[in-house]
Amino acid sequence: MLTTRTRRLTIAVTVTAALALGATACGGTTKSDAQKEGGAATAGKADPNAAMKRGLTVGYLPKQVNNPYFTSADNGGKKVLEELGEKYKEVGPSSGTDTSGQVSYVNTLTQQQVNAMAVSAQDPGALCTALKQAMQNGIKVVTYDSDTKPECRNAFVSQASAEDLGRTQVQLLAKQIGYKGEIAILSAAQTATNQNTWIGYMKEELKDPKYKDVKLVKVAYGNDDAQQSFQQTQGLLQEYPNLKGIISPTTVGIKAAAQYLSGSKYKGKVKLSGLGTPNDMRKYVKNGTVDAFELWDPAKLGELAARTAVALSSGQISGKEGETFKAGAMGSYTIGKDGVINLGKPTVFNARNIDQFNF
Ligand code: RAM
Repeated sequence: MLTTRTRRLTIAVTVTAALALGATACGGTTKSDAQKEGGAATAGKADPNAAMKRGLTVGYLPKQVNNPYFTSADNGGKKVLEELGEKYKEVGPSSGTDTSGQVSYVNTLTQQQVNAMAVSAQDPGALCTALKQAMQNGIKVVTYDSDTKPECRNAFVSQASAEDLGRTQVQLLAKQIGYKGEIAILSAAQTATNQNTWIGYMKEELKDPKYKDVKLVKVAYGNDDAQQSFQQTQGLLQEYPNLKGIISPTTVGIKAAAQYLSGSKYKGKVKLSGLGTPNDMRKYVKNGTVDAFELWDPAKLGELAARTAVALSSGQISGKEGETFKAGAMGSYTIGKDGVINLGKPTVFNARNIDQFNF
């Protein structure tokens, strides 16, 4: 049964939707930028010298609120927003496969009339109608970590070049298995834009003749759930007894796989690499389960998403390729093709350097 509060919210969202649709209809032939297919939705004309607005509210909607990676990322956003005199809020589902939950949270943020939202999408298309509606209501939309289709947001703050991330994960693992043997991928959700993009580049990398003796036998999905990822790892080893290595491009997956391997006869024999946080992975590097893996600083990713949201809301950028903006202490960033902004290069962690990192 709907509570009065939920009902009121539902009505408010419906009204917002009707208003947005009305605005579109009245717009006649001038289709809003947010609706055009193809590149990023650009928001008006940018003035790089426009003053930074204060008192803006930026809502964060991560893939999953109870994932430590997103706690670090979103706290990075919170910290800088508070320093800049803006307001921060966070909403989001606790499951990494709850796309309808994410849609409801977009609608909630729209109804609350935030100035901007930073979204890590569980699916490239599922949130689009809701996000376009938010943009039609004047809300700036930044995706971070995991993108939507470009026309459903103003800009995407990417953790690093997706191609580099895909290729380097294969390079790291292939070296560890001596460029020979069966490998598998343990991913997050089957629909996750970021993991699927990286996996595409992993497959490209594997076409290089130097990997002629490396065979990708399966892509499994642990849905960014610790227990499912643990079970999927166990399943992979049962199904492929000759497996030599696993790439897990998710902090939840790699941690669960390391936990499984470290308590099994495969410890140190079946290699594991991918994307993990140093704090999660330290003990598995020290006990010989894992040699090397990589990641960017999630707090910096959250900070750059905040700075991008503020620059968009202040009219300093519109999301067009070639626009440059100052991201405070982080330096200057230029918007690339399709409204993508790259944070930088990831760091490779191993026994030699892992103790220098605390996230
Ligand atoms: C998980 C999430 C996130 C991804 C990291 C590496 O926490 O799937 O989207 O970027 O791993």
